[in-house]
Amino acid sequence: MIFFLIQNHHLINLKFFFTMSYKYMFKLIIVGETGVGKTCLLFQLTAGQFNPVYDVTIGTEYGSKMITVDGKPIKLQIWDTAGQEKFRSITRWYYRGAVGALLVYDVTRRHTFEQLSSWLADIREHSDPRLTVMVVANKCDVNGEIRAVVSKEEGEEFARSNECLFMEVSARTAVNVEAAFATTAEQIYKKVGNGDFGAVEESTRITIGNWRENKGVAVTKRFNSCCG
Ligand SMILES: Nc1nc2c(ncn2[C@@H]2O[C@H](COP(=O)(O)OP(=O)(O)OP(=O)(O)O)[C@@H](O)[C@H]2O)c(=O)[nH]1
Ligand SMILES: [Mg+2]
Repeated sequence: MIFFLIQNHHLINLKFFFTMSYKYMFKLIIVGETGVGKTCLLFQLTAGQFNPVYDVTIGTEYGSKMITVDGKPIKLQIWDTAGQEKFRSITRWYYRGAVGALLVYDVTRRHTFEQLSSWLADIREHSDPRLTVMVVANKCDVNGEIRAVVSKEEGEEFARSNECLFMEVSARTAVNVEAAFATTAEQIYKKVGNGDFGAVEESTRITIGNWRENKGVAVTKRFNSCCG
């Protein structure tokens, strides 16, 4: 019995040990019109699966993912927000403390592209002004009867003129899904390195883990909260 408890205790500690060890934790948000594929992108990133059934998000959904940037473990804390207008006042609350955003449109619906400016203004107003924004052209797998109505060039031009990153992705085929999140994290990591967030220890935007270069892993201590 005691042995069993010790064993279990070890299991719990090991789980804590491995899940909590990171150099930094970044809060990211996924925003954009309803039906563009935000939840599918998060599900593809975290579960490696595509859900063809449309489940409208009510409020927000949460997911997390460990990635490696510059050889360092980085934890992404990701909030998938509802695209429907009626949830906007609730979802805005989750923008606070975000240092990165995936601004998603659906290449088969022009309306979702035309709304990007409004979403961008909203996130820049309600989150950190140093926010890194990745414009995500989702559903790039479509062809045949359903055609892409927004060209890649239009998406790139919007991103360039608004100082955002840009990537064409597909939550269905998984093309560029991980790359979109990783590239956003790399940009944030560079900003941290450049001191754009000030002294990270005093920042309320980035959570620092206790991962050490030489030792590899260590139990993480949370110094700063990045949640709203
Ligand atoms: N062909 C294709 N369909 C997709 C893709 N991503 C999502 N879809 C479909 O688009 C629909 C909406 O996807 P969701 O992820 O639920 O959309 P959402 O942006 O989270 O919508 P809200 O929660 O209402 O804001 C679903 O029927 C998905 O199956 C994609 O990459 N390719
Ligand atoms: Mg959703």
